[in-house]
Amino acid sequence: MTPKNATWRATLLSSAAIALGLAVSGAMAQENPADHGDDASAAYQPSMTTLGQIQVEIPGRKPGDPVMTSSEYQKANTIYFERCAGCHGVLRKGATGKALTPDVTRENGFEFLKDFITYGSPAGMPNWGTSGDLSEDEIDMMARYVLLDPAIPPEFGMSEMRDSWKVHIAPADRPTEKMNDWDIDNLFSVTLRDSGEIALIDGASYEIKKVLSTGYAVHISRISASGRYLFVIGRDAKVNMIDLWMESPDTVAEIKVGAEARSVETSKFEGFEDKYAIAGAYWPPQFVIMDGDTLEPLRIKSTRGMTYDEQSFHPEPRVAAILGSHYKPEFLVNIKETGKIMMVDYSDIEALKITEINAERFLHDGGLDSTQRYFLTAANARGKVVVVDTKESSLVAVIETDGQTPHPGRGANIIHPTYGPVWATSHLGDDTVALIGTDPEGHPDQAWKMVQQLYGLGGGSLFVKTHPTSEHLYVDAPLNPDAEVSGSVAVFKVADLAEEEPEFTVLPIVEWAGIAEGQPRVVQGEFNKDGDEIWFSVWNAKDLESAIVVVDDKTLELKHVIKDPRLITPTGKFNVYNTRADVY
Ligand code: DHE
Repeated sequence: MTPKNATWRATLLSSAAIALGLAVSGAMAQENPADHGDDASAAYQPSMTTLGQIQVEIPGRKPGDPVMTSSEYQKANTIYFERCAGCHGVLRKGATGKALTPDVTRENGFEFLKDFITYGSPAGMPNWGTSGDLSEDEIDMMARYVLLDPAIPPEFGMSEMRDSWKVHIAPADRPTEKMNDWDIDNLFSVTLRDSGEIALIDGASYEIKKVLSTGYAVHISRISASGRYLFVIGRDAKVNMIDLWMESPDTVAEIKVGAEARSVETSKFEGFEDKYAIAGAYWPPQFVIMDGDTLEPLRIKSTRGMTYDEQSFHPEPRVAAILGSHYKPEFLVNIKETGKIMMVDYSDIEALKITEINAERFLHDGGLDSTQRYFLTAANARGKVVVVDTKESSLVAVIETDGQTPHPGRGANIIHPTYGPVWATSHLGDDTVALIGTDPEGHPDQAWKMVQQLYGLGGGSLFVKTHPTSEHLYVDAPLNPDAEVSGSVAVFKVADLAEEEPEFTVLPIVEWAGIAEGQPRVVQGEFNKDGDEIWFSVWNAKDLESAIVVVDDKTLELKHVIKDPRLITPTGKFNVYNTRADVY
């Protein structure tokens, strides 16, 4: 298939907006300015579902407060946390969206707020009313809700963490050697998003060895440096620590680190293997360093503080990706709203030293270059990739990706036929893939520059993937509204990248899975340990059939389809070896 031209791309993006219910009214669509957030990225905003369930008190009444019952306030609060807090902030002080504190909302008034919620705005506010997402009564209630003081969800400090902390099997009672015949290094931990579970699947036989219960809407898995312990975090901030040496691997410790979270990681530097785990929270804004054997919480660090640029106080900067450095005893912690990367030295956690790098706001996900020295991470709402040198603990570059909302996952490292080692990211908001030079020694002219832009299948891409032994670069597009696009994957042959407009092959993954019902989305390729096959999740609604499709990396042919009633909403897949060794 040849790359698509710009007109085709524009059409696809506007259809994305309509399918996602983001820019519905005709009037809005016509005046749709360039910065209108009407693509898949606008819908890909955090939903604070756990926070939404917390019972809150209606704030003390002030003169002029609108009438609102406690039950209405609770209901409105749930809607706010699930649908609005991702952009406007838990405390309504603004994030990618505007501040909605009473000083602002009262200035605008009830009628204005009602219209705003109903029709949305060209600056990116979805049209909750005309899209049918909220009823007239709900909009009335939400307009009154934002006129009142914000609800402040509870903090979650050491005593709450310790109360939630459970060691099911103490280290002394665990096996001293591996007690099963599993090939742990080639095991995949697969997120079963909507059932709050992970499936452990053998990479050679495709057998589901075990399904384990984890946190709510479980998000990612990471693995200890030795490969023994698997850490899984749910959106409810619950961390499960699973011992893969047990006869039947199971959770040996668990803890809650807050109310909302997305990231977990372990210490990887020589001498500190398996010593610590770390988890970052969206609420409260903090991270915690835990004992690597038991998850005992040791040190909590709040991330509240000044934005890197304006140096104004931000009360709730969320913790996004966390990465364990291979060069120093450090965790790299992305602080989203303040735009800082904290390099947290864990060699003495009683005297915690943090190098704070001024990066860019709205840091999200990222990964290492092929030498594992440089961390490349997306400031997604700013369309940039930030590069940090983990050896020198310094900022190297902030690069425009010339696409809308870069979303790399951990990215993909390939040896480009012209530019040498490069790292790739795709984009949520359009079909572009940016290739960034990562070899300051061998290719100094290309280092930390975007050297090439590729065109993939369409907007709504979340992840790219390759493997050191692979000659291919895979690009998904799960959030694209077109079922054919979201059900397929684009594959570039690395050797072809020397051409000006490289072509790609389309793999019809959903068709191969043989699933006709629903609009299953193909998401996140993950290689097996040897790098000769890549697995894709076919992510359907929770009451419909999903699957995992295994592709032969050499021939690009279908190798196997894993189907099982237990595979409910599979999304992320984490091969134990590739995840612990940062191979991607
Ligand atoms: Fe993710 C990684 C946050 C929605 C699948 N996701 C991450 C990371 C963050 C994040 C901060 C990096 C973790 C790290 O490396 O330490 N994700 C968020 C959100 O805030 C967001 C946008 C909305 C939300 O409310 O959670 C969100 N993510 C999703 C999904 O809808 C996905 C597609 C399906 C799912 O399972 O929820 C999804 N996110 C993933 C996956 C990774 C991830 C598979 C790990 C990729 C990797 O290769 O490491």
